[in-house]
Amino acid sequence: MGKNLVKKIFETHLVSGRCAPREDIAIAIDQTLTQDATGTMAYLQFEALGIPRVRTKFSISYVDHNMLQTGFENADDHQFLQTFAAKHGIFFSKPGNGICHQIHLERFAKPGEILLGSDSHTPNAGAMGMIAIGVGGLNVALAMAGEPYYLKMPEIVLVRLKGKLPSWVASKDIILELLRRLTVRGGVGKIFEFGGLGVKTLSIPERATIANLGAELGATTTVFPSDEKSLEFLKAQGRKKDWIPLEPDKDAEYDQIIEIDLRELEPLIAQPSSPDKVCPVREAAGKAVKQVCIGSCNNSSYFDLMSVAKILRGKKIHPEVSLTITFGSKQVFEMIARNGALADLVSAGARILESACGPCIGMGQAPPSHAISIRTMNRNFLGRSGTPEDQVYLASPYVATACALGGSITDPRKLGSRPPRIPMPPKFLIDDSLILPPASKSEKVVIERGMNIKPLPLRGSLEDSIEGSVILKVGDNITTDDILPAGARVLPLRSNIPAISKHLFERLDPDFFKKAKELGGGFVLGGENYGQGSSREHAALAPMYLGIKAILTKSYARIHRSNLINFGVLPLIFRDPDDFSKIQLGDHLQMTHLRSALQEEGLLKIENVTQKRIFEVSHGLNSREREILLAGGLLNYTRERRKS
Ligand code: MIC
Ligand code: SF4
Repeated sequence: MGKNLVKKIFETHLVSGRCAPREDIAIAIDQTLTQDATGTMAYLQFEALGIPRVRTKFSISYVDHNMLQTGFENADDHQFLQTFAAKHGIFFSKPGNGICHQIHLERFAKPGEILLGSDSHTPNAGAMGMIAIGVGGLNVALAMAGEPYYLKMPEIVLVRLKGKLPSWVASKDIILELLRRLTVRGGVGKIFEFGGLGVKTLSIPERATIANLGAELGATTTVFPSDEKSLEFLKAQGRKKDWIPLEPDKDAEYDQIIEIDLRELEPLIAQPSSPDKVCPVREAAGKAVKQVCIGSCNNSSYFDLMSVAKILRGKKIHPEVSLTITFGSKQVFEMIARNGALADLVSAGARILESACGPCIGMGQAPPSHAISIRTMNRNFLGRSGTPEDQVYLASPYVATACALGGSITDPRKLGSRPPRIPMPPKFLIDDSLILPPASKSEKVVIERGMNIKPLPLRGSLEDSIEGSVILKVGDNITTDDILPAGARVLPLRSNIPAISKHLFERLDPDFFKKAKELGGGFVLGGENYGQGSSREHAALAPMYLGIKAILTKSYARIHRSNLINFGVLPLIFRDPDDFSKIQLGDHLQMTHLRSALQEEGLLKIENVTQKRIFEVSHGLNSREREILLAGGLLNYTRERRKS
């Protein structure tokens, strides 16, 4: 049997293991990316490893999340990141250059290579035929130090696309359809490889929208073949030399096959407050809309925004709607400014924001309470927009523009027989002047550490017995935005764990911090898919800092589970899911002989001292993960290994 695309790339990067489903493997990493909100911690961790220059082929530090600069914190972090990058062999993309994933696709994504990024939407680069995986900052730090990345070989799912999208149906609708079918848990432990003749009809930015939103399925990543569309895009980016053809073998094997007939799709929309609550736009049509935000790493390409500008040309947005536009990169912004389409957007009444994450992560543009906000973004978790009682819907730029004009949820097919055609420019506007290469004489660079950069907290090795109260009990699909929110108030504290810890779980229990401090930590109970969403390791670091020793759930999202292990917090799973309902908030739990129990394969026992009963949990850890936890986290583990 032939090889699929994923296997082809993995096999050329394999450091240990066998590329068979659920086998533990290690792969070599070619490229890394960080963004500012996860980057400061990642670089402090890299520094703790004591390696002078990165050992990857290419590493880059983007600044796109923390851009409001309402106080000194963001600006201080930017200075730290810039000087750190210069000293350690890392490229630095200055604020104003745009959103990490959009820029990476334009300028650096390479077919056949492997990218690790400290942001969950790193798979965006999978549109270019590369394996791009979102991980915690510490994993990126280790990759920069030349270490391989360890993972359980995911199952490979072929998504076979047939036919061509109908008018006004966008590539966003393909991935929304997949979310509708599979839900936000449907991709855990899987890589989605797109194939079939339908793929050939999709441009690179259209593929990127799909690969990006694949993160919302919980997937490890999403990948597309490298074909004539990739060549065309790379040529227009002046990067023809980066192209290689990459296709699966004709008789390639897959663990699962899903078919989507593009001709059968219609405009879709994800309703509040989960990306998988998908329905046809026509079913939600008519509801009044107060805000429309177009942008984010999901839909802010030249093609997306030119489509919006062409639809809006000569028209005015509805008087009740506030429309914001965010360009994904300086390249997109400048091209649209120079070709005059910016004037069409401004004239239609759009509010133009700088090229950054912005509204997507609640950095400004919080919508009115209970009012509907239509966004072309990838997450609509409750409160993420900055408004606790928000009503955020996710849809394509076509749908968003139709809503901005109509003032209510509107099917874009009402706008005419076909959407504007946006041809691929033979050459994009290439100006990398906001990407600073590292210094050639690193000894001369002094790293600037502002007051917001606090040392990285670490814990000692794992205790042999742990006990404490259950201080929080939550349900299914808890997101990292629930665990540790982002937004204008909290995001600037990402380099300061003592300060950010005060916000841990605040949306779910405003007294959580006080309780954790008084009790010196304890246990947290969760349901299925605990920790879905972002890669922010702060959602594991802050619990560790407050003395949370273990989380007990029914299942975990991939990146968060790995972050918990990285920082020495036990990610345990109920053997019997019914135990979840039996345990009460405030119950005192105790685990003894933990170190020896963890070294063995089987189940762990926990005593519920309050209820005088014992229940079992599994740890599902492989031997390396067990060693990491025993050492008190990945940094301790790596340092010990490097010493010996
Ligand atoms: C997000 O979209 O939630 C973020 C903000 O980009 C995060 C990273 C972070 O929390 O810094 C992500 O997706 O990983
Ligand atoms: Fe930024 Fe939003 Fe993309 Fe996250 S999902 S990287 S916050 S634009």
